[in-house]
Amino acid sequence: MKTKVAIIGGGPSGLLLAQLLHVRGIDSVMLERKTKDYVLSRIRAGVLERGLLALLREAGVADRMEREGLPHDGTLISYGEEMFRIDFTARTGHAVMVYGQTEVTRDLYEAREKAGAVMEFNAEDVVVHDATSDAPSVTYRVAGQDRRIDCDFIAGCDGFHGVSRQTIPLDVRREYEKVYPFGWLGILSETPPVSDEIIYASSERGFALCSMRNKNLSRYYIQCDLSDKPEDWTDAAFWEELKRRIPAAQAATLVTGPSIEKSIAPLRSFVTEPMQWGRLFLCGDAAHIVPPTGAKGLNTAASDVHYLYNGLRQFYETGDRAGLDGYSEKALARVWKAERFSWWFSNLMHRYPAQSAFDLKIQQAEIAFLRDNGAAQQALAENYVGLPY
Ligand code: RFL
Ligand code: PHB
Repeated sequence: MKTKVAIIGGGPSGLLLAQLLHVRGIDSVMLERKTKDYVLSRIRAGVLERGLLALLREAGVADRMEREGLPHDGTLISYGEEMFRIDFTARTGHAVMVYGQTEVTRDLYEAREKAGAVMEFNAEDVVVHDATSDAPSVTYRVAGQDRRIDCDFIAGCDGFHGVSRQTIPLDVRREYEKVYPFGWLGILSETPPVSDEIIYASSERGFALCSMRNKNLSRYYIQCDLSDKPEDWTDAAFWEELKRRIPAAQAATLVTGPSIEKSIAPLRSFVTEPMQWGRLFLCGDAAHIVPPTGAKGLNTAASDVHYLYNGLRQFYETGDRAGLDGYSEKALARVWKAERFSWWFSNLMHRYPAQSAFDLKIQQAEIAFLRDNGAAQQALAENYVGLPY
């Protein structure tokens, strides 16, 4: 098979890139290790920045999001019994949209299918060849058959456990990592959200997050031990623990119900540099991971897609390689700012196993400073709604 861009990975990064390229008449082939249903069964991000909204509009896949998404122009931060609000719109002039990653992915798959896209599922043993030559290719196997794609460029959109990043030789690649000593236990339940706005809760018992997908679908998380397993937590134990971590007034109105999904995610900060090697470009979780506290994972993947898409478009429309050559530098400049924000917000809100009494006092002082200081609220709001591309 021959195509302009071979895209490894059928998550949100790969799909969005493929659809944007399609709108500009640039063909691609997408390879996904799992099935479409498997990809759509993963419950992940819920908050979309304006930059991602603009890309979804440009890709022609924003209709359902505009109809069903919930615009949020602020968020709530609680610590113990106290709670305050950060007004995004007043501080930055922008809001965010609550609309699940699952729905974004579903809309993208629908558009790709309508466009007659070439997508290969259950693709095994994907290997990148000759990335530093002018004739790169990708080989893989589907249903026991060996296949090959010859292409101009390869987009590595295959997530943290993918093969693309590993293709870059160790003497070229540098990795930066921080692993946090806790995880997030998340549940999805068909209950009305406890609040119209997302609550980030810091408590003596650890962090909790009250989020949502729609008016009758709630997403809640609690900080848990890394050794915990989802099956260790009954629904009743989860709700009990959540209630103890949010203010009593919210706990009293929390509607509980059976969980329809329950999973644990470890928290990690990770960046690989550079994000390109020859004609191979890394996008999204293939190149970087953030702890979910600032809702930056999917949004940072989207900003990578923006830079790569524009670089490819410039190349195919004018022959100019400047956008492609500058991809890694541009993408990483924004990635590191999202990394810093996610790290800062995680540190601010979680309990650490080895936290001293002094550390705790500093954390409390910083939350009080955020509550009382307009400039601090503005800094949080600017990062949360998304730094400009
Ligand atoms: P994805 O979504 O991981 O998609 C990569 C795709 O590549 C496929 N793949 C391969 N395909 C072919 N060949 C191979 N060798 C392959 N290896 C892998 C995989 O099957 C997969 O379909 O990466 P992408 O597209 O870059 O999208 C990034 C986002 O998914 C991610 O940043 C966020 O979901 C992160 N994240 C969250 N972000 C938020 O902003 N808020 C959240 O609440 C939030 N929760 C989460 C998350 C990530 C999680 N992970 C990764 C475990 C919760 C979890 C559990
Ligand atoms: C979610 O709704 O899943 C969500 C919201 C905000 C975050 C992380 C996850 O910071």
